[in-house]
Amino acid sequence: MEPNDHVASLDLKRLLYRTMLRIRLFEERVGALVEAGEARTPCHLYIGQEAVAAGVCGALQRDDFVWGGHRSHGHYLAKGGDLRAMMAEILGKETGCSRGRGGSMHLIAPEVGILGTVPLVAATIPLAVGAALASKLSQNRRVSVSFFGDGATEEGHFHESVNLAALYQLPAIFVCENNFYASHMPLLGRRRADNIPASGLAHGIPGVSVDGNDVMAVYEAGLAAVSRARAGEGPTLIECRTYRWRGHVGPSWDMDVGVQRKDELKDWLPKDPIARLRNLLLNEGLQLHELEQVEQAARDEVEAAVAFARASAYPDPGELLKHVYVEERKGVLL
Ligand SMILES: Cc1ncc(C[n+]2csc(CCOP(=O)(O)OP(=O)(O)O)c2C)c(N)n1
Ligand SMILES: [Mg+2]
Repeated sequence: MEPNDHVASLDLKRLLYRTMLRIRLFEERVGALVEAGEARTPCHLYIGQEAVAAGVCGALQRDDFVWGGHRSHGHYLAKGGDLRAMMAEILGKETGCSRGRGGSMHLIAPEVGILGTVPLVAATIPLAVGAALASKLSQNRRVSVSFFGDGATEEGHFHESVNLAALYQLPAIFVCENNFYASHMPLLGRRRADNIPASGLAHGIPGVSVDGNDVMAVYEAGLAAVSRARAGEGPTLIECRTYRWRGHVGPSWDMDVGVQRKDELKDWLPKDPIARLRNLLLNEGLQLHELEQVEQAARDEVEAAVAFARASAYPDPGELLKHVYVEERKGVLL
């Protein structure tokens, strides 16, 4: 590696570290707000899975599309969504990214290509394919990424979408975050085999599996899929194997839903994607104080967002029916 490559690679890793850390600190703060009863929207925390959002979005450009579901705080931040606006959304304020009407599970940031997260399992997979079809028709080379859980691969939507994207060679990337559970139901209680990538192969597209707690492995897989998509070579299915630390919804550690999870969690905690990258950065020559600066800045940003959200007004009840139908398209990247 040339010295310049080393600097570039260190810069990239530092960027991915910052992205993951902002997600982790944001989520921990939101968990505390839920526990305190200040945040009332159901929050599905992403803690433990940060490398997936950071790695894939790190390989995208600002105007590429990202679609998510009920557990999408990480996708929103990694793609460049405004952190303050998401905090305000979670507290139900007018300054929120969905003007306080959507809550944690309905995030939107069209200015950075996030056209919506929807909590119906698998619901945004076909929307991602639609956006990819639009990209192909207008030849704008914009890639459309759908993030979804392992549970979503059991929905018909998923298979129909992959088939259509494969048939038309669309610039779509299907990112399955396999955290081995759908609510409290383990993967092998729902399907015969632990073989999600095979669904890609069955539809005639690459189906790859990566360690979803290794942000560089996720980034590399994302980059390969993005180059395929931009070159007109069609979609890729990427399975990222990871684990959510907290319960299905809310901040609890969910130890009461079976001993199996307790034993598994003990094995997954040392695979913390953030600690792993931090060690790598230090081994590769980044100074401790540089990392501490990144950490302090993220902490300050999250606290400033809480203050901003608290100081913001609730939506006017008289405007309940406003924004139900499309009234303006300003800022939408279509
Ligand atoms: C169509 C549909 N069925 C059921 C639900 C209820 N539900 C919400 S999240 C969830 C589990 C999803 O599991 P997975 O896709 O693996 O995502 P994870 O929660 O693990 O991130 C279910 C069943 C739903 N929201 N939508
Ligand atoms: Mg899951």
